Amino acid sequence: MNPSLEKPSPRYQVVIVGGGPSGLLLGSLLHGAGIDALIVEARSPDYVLGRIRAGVLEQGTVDVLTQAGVDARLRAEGLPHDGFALCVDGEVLRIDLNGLTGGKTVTVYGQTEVTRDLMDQRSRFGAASIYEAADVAIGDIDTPHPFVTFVKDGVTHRVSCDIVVGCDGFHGVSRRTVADKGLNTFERTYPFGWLGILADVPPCSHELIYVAHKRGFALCSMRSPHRSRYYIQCDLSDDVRNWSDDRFWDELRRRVGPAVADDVVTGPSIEKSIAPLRSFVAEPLCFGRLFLVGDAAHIVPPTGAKGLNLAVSDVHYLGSALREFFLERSSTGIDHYSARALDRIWKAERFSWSMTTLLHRFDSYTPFEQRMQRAEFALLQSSQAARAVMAENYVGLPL
Ligand code: RFL
Ligand code: PHB
Repeated sequence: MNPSLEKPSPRYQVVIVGGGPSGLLLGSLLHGAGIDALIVEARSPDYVLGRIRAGVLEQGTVDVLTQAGVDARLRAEGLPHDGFALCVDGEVLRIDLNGLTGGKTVTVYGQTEVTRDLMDQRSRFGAASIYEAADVAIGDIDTPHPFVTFVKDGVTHRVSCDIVVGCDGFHGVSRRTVADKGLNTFERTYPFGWLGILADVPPCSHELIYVAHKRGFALCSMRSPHRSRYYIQCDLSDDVRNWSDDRFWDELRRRVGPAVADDVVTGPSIEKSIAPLRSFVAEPLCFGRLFLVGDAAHIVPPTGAKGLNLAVSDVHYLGSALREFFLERSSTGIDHYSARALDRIWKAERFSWSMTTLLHRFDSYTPFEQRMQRAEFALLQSSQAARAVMAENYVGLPL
């Protein structure tokens, strides 16, 4: 950085690093409370919208999006789901989310659409966002006046604020900033990935189907009555270029079994990518005036559909803590943010790990561990209490 080029910028109460769903939603909640926040995002809006990720929203997530005033399209176009199917070695078990949780459901609505709704709202509000910011750095977090610097169009900017929030995902700068400040990390990587495909074809079922098969896991999901999202477990070293559409559809059909395979409508993919699976938690989530939120702080394997939902619960907790801080001059909320969020994060980590362990093929598993997988599924088949625990976690633990 050449300090002579540094350009003083207006001061903000909050600088949010990262303009994915966490950063945008926090920006929306703060705007609603009259707290001014700048979003600094490394990529372009189109790049952010091009990432095809989550699809399942918990009721609590829908409630927070409603509170933020971005629920109109979600309510019109989101698909309420009362249950999902588990298919293990050809045996199908329906998890009746509604019946097992006293009437709760989840909503299928793509992360891309949530992000688009939040971006549209932000531009309607005229709230400040910097896209394609390079060399983002965070400083003075141990003082009441931290700052964020970044380069935009060749000019270095320095923005002072009261609070910096790291919403910049797993590979962002925020967590790196505190790596040597007493950050503890807990991690499990899984020896496989998910190969995902998006296609404009009707889904094979009106509910999601999670499949455990000897060739590996598969998931039948959707975005709308005309757009399907499918995943298959693949080798970590695999490359999407090895997977023609035909090869993908053939492998999916083999894993879901003949009954479902007959209903799989194939078509050209409009997106195809491989994602590694990881469980990760950073502790604590607060370092002086820097707070970590969403994927910057934790990662879950996607099997439990929890990543975005967990990011939203962090935002909910931090949003109310920041309202207390700025509007009531109380630091009680921000002092408790880390412990409050981590309590829910660890439970979602447990659920995502247990769903992943139940449904994937682990080449290293001993016959004993394979029997444990089968016993886990047998327990779900025979015990309503076990199904209720799964349902309660899937629809989302209370905020
Ligand atoms: P994001 O979405 O990664 O956004 C972070 C943003 O920060 C920007 N950034 C920076 N900006 C400034 N300076 C820097 N140095 C920066 N470095 C990075 C990035 O460009 C980006 O725009 O994190 P956020 O907002 O915390 O959101 C988290 C969710 O995206 C994630 O948890 C979910 O997508 C996980 N997930 C799912 N979650 C669910 O709740 N339900 C699901 O059904 C579900 N399915 C999934 C998923 C994730 C998947 N993949 C690919 C990992 C399915 C898949 C396949
Ligand atoms: C998705 O539709 O992308 C999706 C659904 C459920 C999951 C993971 C991903 O558990």
